[in-house]
Amino acid sequence: EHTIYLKDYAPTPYRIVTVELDFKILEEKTRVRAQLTIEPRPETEPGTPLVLDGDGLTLDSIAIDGLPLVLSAYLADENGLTLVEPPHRRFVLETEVFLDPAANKKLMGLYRSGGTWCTQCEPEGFRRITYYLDRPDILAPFKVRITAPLAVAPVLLSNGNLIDKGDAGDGLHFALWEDPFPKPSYLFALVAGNLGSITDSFTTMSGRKVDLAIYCTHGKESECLYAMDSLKRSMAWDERRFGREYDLDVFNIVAVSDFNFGAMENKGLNIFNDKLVFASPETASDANYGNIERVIAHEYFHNWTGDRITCRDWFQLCLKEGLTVYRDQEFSSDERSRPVQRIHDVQNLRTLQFPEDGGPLAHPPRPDRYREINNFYTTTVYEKGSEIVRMLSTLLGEAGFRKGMDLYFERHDGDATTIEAFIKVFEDANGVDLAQFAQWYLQAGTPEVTVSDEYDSATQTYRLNLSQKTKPTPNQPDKPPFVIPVRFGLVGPNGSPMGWSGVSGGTVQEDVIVLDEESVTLTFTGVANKPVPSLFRGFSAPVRVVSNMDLETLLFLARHDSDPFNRWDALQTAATRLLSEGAQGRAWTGDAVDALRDALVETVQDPSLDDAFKAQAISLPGEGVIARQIGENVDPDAVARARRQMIRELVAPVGAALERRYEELTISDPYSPDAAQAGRRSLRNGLLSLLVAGTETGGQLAARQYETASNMTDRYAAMAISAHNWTGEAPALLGDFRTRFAGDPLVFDKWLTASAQAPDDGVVERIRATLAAPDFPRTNPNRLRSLLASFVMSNPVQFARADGAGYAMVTEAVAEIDKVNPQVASRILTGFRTLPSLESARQAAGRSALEALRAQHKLSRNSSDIIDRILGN
Ligand code: B3K
Ligand code: ZN
Repeated sequence: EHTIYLKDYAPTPYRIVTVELDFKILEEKTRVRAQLTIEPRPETEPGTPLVLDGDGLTLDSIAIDGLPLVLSAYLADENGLTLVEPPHRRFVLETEVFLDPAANKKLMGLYRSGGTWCTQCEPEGFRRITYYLDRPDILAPFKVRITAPLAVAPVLLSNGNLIDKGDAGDGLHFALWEDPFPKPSYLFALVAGNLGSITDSFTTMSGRKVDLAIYCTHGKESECLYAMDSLKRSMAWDERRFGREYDLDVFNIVAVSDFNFGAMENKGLNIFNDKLVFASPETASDANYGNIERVIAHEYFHNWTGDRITCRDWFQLCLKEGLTVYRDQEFSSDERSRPVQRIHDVQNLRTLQFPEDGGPLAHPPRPDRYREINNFYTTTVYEKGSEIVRMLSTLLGEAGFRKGMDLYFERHDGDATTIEAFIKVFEDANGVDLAQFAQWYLQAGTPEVTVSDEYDSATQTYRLNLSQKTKPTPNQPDKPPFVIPVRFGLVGPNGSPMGWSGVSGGTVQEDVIVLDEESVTLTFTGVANKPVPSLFRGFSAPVRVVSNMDLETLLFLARHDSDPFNRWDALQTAATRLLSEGAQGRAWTGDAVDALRDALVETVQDPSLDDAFKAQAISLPGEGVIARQIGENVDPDAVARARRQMIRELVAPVGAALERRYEELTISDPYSPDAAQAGRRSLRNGLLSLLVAGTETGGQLAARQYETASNMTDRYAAMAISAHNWTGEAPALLGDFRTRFAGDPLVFDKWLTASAQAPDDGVVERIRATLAAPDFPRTNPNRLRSLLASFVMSNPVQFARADGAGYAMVTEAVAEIDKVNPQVASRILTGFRTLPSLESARQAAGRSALEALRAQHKLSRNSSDIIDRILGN
């Protein structure tokens, strides 16, 4: 099938100068009239055809400069519209099409969610609305007129500022929106519906007042307040931290229930999956609140990194996404606790991105080819993309990084640009050469850094060797060395930082070693005692570290490192090592467990650490992280068994003390989503999780918490922990939760998730039954993902069952989903990416399930691309 290559990029022969759209929205159908002012580029030969994209459109009428076209002048088919010989001057192309938004279940283009008409255009949805040069390097100002029945759609929104509105007769009304900022079509948006709203305003740093509004289903207004608060804080933060001011008179957000992903940064009119807007203490968890804050910020930050400066082509996706994730992570760090946020982000990277980068779906953050661009909105483009930006900031220092960003905004405002241009601003602003650094964007794979060291007390010399190696990834057999910033410190025998008088053998900039060759050996002189190296502080590079540091030394760092991230990481490394050995039949010693327990207990008792950090410290590495450490021939049952066993042994002698601590952490104040309260709840629920997995009575403790909970965080945690450990109480709690919140779809998602992640042998049948229920909303992405993506991503024991029943259930479901919504289907299929790391029987069962799916169904390009890559062809 057709592959698109970056090397084939070429500008279009024609450009679009202005866009006027006229939507007439009626219950049965929607008419779209487009007036595009188009001109050939100076270098374009007369007679060059103009090829406009179109997807599933039927042309109703066509004219140039007001004159209808004869049939021989154009060609319209399912892939677009070609003008055979357009005028060799500026002209106005007018087309008219009719759409059926209610029938659009792919949720790309104009569709209906509930009663609301809404759009999703990124990356290639605009071509499902009108014929266009639907690519991000075509920028134009838009004027949009919407006419619709007043009774069903009193709210009419599009990008930019509202310039007119009024009555249109026959029960219709209209609104006219103008977006003065030239934008690519993927940022177009329209909403028409009967919606409630909350409003507020923000005064920018230059004193302009911006009207803010969040639109939602009637009755949900009060659940939008936290999102509004997050928006205002985001606007203020972007001014403070990056000097970025908002540019239009209005900023609107609309929450819809049917949405393919989280949210969309359309200029001045963000459209959100409602799960990332609605929050109340009874129905949303602390984690939901945190996500709302993060995604509201992310989409707002896109206004500068994405909208004002966009991508030249979709290969450059990481230009806007990696950078904007970096910005939202920084925002969350500044608003909450920086170390806690960092640990959270790294956990996420290790759980999701590392498996992608180490498996058949690995691709560079800036890919050089794709068959289906929708399959490249990945954790590599987003989260590894953010890590690359973070490394730039580490290497250049905060001031140097800011200079580069300032130059980026100054030089590229209004551009559709590239990763190369992004790198260049940092080079120019700082007078450095980043050519080798840029490999991070071009090469896939997680580098492995091997550490060894030796100390010579006679000469007080310490040698530290670091070497890097990156395994081959699809289409990239050999990897040049990366530029790896290693933020570090030396820790002395009493736990305090140690200095040195000189260092040679490599590049060291303050507390950062720059590892840019395959191997470097640094020699530190004037080192009074044998130090313990604390490397990759703050997770300064997205690498895997291989070291033979013994357990005792790791736990020493866990107690003494001045870097909180590395304290956490030392505990994780110690636990991961024991667990992966245990899962491979090499039992750990009682001494090892005792030592790990002591370190954990000490962490929980340390008055200098905050609760959220402690919660992260006591949460043992997940099954996926352990599997990754094992690497190949993984038996998920053995991994789960080892993890359960470890928790039992850790908890046994301290169960009573942990339970006391759990009780002490009870909160009597009214619920607040703030970091302090949320941190306390997460520590308490972390302890509950240990008690449920590790003691006989934990199940009852969880059941009691479930019954008495006064907020969703505690109630959901109690249910999910019970389900995950499949306690005697779990079925009853799941049953109660389902009926208690019947009628709230977002809470139903929580039930679907907890139920799908439970490792009991009944789960496959339970999912089948849920899917088969006549009232299951099988076209809604949130429901489908909560049920199936949760299962494939977080239930390794049952998904990878040796009898193949887990795989079969998923592929059968995907065959149906793919016919309706290919994006949701292919996202679920990515769960098969861990196949190559499994033991052979499970691997074979998984492969044959995918082969059968491919052979028996005519799949979408989205799904076949994923299957082909996982199967290696
Ligand atoms: N830019 C959108 C994602 C679009 C996904 C298209 N498959 C949201 C975001 O990253 O902010
Ligand atoms: Zn984004």
